This record gives sequence, C-alpha cells and structure tokens, in this order.
Amino acid sequence: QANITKQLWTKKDFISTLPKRTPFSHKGSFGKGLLIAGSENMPGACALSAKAALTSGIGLLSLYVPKSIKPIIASHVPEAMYVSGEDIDWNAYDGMAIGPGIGRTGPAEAQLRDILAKTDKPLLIDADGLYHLKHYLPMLKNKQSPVILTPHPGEMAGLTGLSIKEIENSRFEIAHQFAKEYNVYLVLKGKYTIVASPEGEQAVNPTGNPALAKGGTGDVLSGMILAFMLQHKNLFPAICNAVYLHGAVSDQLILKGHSQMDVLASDIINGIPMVLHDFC
Ligand code: B4P
Ligand code: MG
Repeated sequence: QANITKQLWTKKDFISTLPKRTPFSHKGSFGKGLLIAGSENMPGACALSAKAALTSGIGLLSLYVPKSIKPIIASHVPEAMYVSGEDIDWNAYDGMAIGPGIGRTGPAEAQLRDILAKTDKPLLIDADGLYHLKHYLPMLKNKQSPVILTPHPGEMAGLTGLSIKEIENSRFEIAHQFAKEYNVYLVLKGKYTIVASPEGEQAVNPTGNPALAKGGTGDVLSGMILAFMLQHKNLFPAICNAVYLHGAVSDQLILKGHSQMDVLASDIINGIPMVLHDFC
C-alpha cells in the first residue's frame, strides 16, 4: 500500500544512530540483559545467541538455561552468568530475550506467560517463544513496555494463520498491520528483512545474502538485537542496526574469502568485530 512510509536503512543510518561510548562508561552503561534460551536438545541456540549478544556490546549477560546444559554452555560462554529457580524477578534486568532453542514442550510456555504478565522492561521473543506466544497474543495489546518479535515467514504464518505464500506476497502490509494491531516491534526476516514499529514506522534492510540461510543465524540475530536494544536510547534504530550489522557481516565474509555455502552461524559472530571496526 502506497501510504505506508518505508525507509531503506543504510550504513549512514547505522553510523549516525550507533551510540558512542564515553571514556567513563562502565558495564552498567551497556545494559544488564537476561537471555532465556536453550534446552536439552538445543544447547547451541543459547550459546550462539549469548556469544552474539556479548560480541555486540552488552554490558552484562545472564543466562536462564536448564541445569543439564549449563556446563556445556558455560564452556562456550565463560563471560555469562547464570540464574535459575522458580521465582525470578524478571524486572531485575534492563531487558530480556526469550526463545532460541527453548523447545515446544516443558516449562517454556509458562515462563513466557509469566514474563508477559510481569515484565515492564523491553522483551524480545523469537523462535519457540513465538510458537508459545500464539496462545497469548491478546496480552500484547495492553502491554506498557516494548515487545519485539522476530519471526521468519514460517513463524509469521504461525502467528497470523496466513500461509507463508500470503506472507511473502504482502510482507509490508502484513508487518505494518501486525505491529500496529499487537503493539509490537516486528522484525519480519528474510531477504530484505522488514522492521515495523507499533507507531507505523517501517524500515527495510538491504544487507545479507543466502549465506545466512543456515540453522543458527536467527539465534545470532536475537542476541545481537538484545545487545543493541540495551545500548541504544531508541528501540527502532537499535533493531534496525542489529539487523543491518547481521547482514553486513555475512556480506563481508563473502568478500573476505568465504562462500555462501560454508558460512556458519558462529562465523557471523566471529565476523562482527571486523564490521564494527569499519563502522565505529
Ligand atoms: P525453523 O526450523 O524454525 O528455523 P530456525 O530454527 O528459526 O532457524 P534460525 O533461527 O537459524 O534462522 P531464522 O530463519 O530464524 O524454520 C525453518 C522453516 O521456516 C523453513 O523450513 C521454512 O519452512 C520456513 N522459513 C524460514 N524462512 C523462510 C523464508 N524466508 N521464506 C519461506 N519460508 C521460510 O533466521 C535466519 C536469518 O538469516 C534471518 O535473519 C534472515 O533474514 C537471514 N536470511 C536467511 N536467508 C537470507 C537471504 N537469502 N538473504 C538475506 N538474509 C537471509
Ligand atoms: Mg529462528
């Protein structure tokens, strides 16, 4: 529809909105985040997301993961802290992300409902978190604190009841309407990822290539958005910048000796410094 304002998010937007670090800043300046991710069969999703958040500048990161996978995750992410137990104060963090690898059975659904009911901090929901969210969509409408959803077209189909084809044929309209109706920031992933705000702003991301079409890259993006949403003052540029950087890393990897076939999600994390060095 012609009346939806769309902005192409560019390198210039990234550079002009990326917060500068003052010499006296400390880890508290860059956000204390909680990541709820991973399960017995998907520990890697948590490790990838956590490493991506830390590499993208988050100040402090705590992980809420099943006890059985803590040792393996800790061996990959020594910088993170861990929380466990039943009655966690979700508001002890500046923001949180839930979803990568949490699975479709077990305690995750109840946790998501509890977080939706109680948190007054920015909340990102991805992957299986989106699967559980479809039962609680009405809760989003009255939420006072921001919620960010990061579906790929398959997950968007699950949230809306539309087919993937219908989503792909009307990406702008569907993202725009969903973000407004449910009062969320919506990141509709894929080639030319769209970021839509609850106020009706809409940006299109030009970076990224089919090297990203591999398991784990979405988990990396979630970690990057968590980190950026805690460092930027405004959420819309924070999300756009994380999406831009994620794609820009994949583009740089191709220029610097990778092929679209061989790039792993962990290569995206390892490529973040190279691109940030160029952009900062
Ligand atoms: P899941 O099995 O749920 O996959 P996942 O665990 O979420 O993978 P991951 O978290 O690593 O990647 P994500 O897609 O979140 O779902 C897979 C199924 O969903 C597929 O079998 C398919 O049915 C459906 N589906 C997913 N994407 C689809 C699409 N674009 N069109 C139609 N059906 C789709 O995150 C991947 C990241 O890589 C995103 O940031 C994305 O924007 C980026 N990316 C992927 N391909 C890209 C490309 N060609 N160009 C630029 N960016 C790309
Ligand atoms: Mg995913």
